Amino acid sequence: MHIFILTGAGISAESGLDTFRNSKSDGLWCRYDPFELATPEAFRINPELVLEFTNELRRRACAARPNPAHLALSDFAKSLVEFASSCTLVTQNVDDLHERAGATNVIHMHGEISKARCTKCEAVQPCRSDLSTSTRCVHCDEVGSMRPHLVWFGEMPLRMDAITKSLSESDLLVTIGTSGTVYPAAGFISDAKNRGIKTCEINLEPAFDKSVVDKSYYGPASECVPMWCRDQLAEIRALMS
Ligand code: BV8
Repeated sequence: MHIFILTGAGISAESGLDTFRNSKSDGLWCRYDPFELATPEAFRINPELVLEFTNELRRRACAARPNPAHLALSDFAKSLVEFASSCTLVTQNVDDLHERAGATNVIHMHGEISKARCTKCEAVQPCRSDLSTSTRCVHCDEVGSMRPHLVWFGEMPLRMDAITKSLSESDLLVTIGTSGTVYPAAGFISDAKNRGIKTCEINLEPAFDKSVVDKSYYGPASECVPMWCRDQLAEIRALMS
């Protein structure tokens, strides 16, 4: 059995990281205009503003700790091996909490806040401190060419070929902590449904139309994800016996 798991900002909410949108309207994009902070145009017009915004995101992500949802997913992936099963973990999140919980081969389709990219030579390098317009590229020595290795609105998400291939080979798609607002990620669940792939939504509240959701767990990720992992392993174990 192959399981495609898509996570969003909601899985990191209980680690203290802001979500972008939620019913309480206190997410990041309710306080800031994403088109002033998360587009190539915004970076071209006002790099200092964008760099300061992403520097704050980086500081918070570095200070956060994985929560029980991240840890449960990491253990779940390791447990699948004994049942000749596997999973692909795709995240829209730019933090590294999945990795710090022990997950491997995580696909960050919207980039990673712990990396920076040179707009001159395109080299990607680790980045754990603030970027500024006077940061020098360690590869080509250019000054002022460094940007966060994030996918902004209007930019192509990363590793779409690998994502599409994995989704097409999956028996189950699970979304965790995503509002289903940002495409192409938001379209994965309906793609799966159209392919006859089973779907499960784990979120604080329903984000997708119930016509595309076969099973759901609504509540905090730190409670619902461990519960789903236990239920899913029990289901696989029963299928194998
Ligand atoms: C692109 C930057 C071309 C990094 C972000 C149709 C097809 C293709 C594109 C489009 C389309 N329609 C519109 C578009 C354009 C656009 C788009 O989708 N716009 C939206 C606003 C309509 N998409 C793009 O520009 C993308 N690029 O399309 O390229 C292309 C075309 C075809 C095919 C391929 C490519 C680029 C999108 C990436 C933009 N970058 N961020 C950063 O700063 O992080 S987007 C931003 O939103 C974040 O990355 C975030 O991850 C992402 C999605 O948000 P969620 O993760 O879902 O987070 P959100 O806050 O919204 O929801 C959290 C949920 O958790 C809520 O439901 C909440 O209830 C729940 N929750 C809260 N607490 C908890 C919880 N759940 C459980 N437990 C809790 N405790």
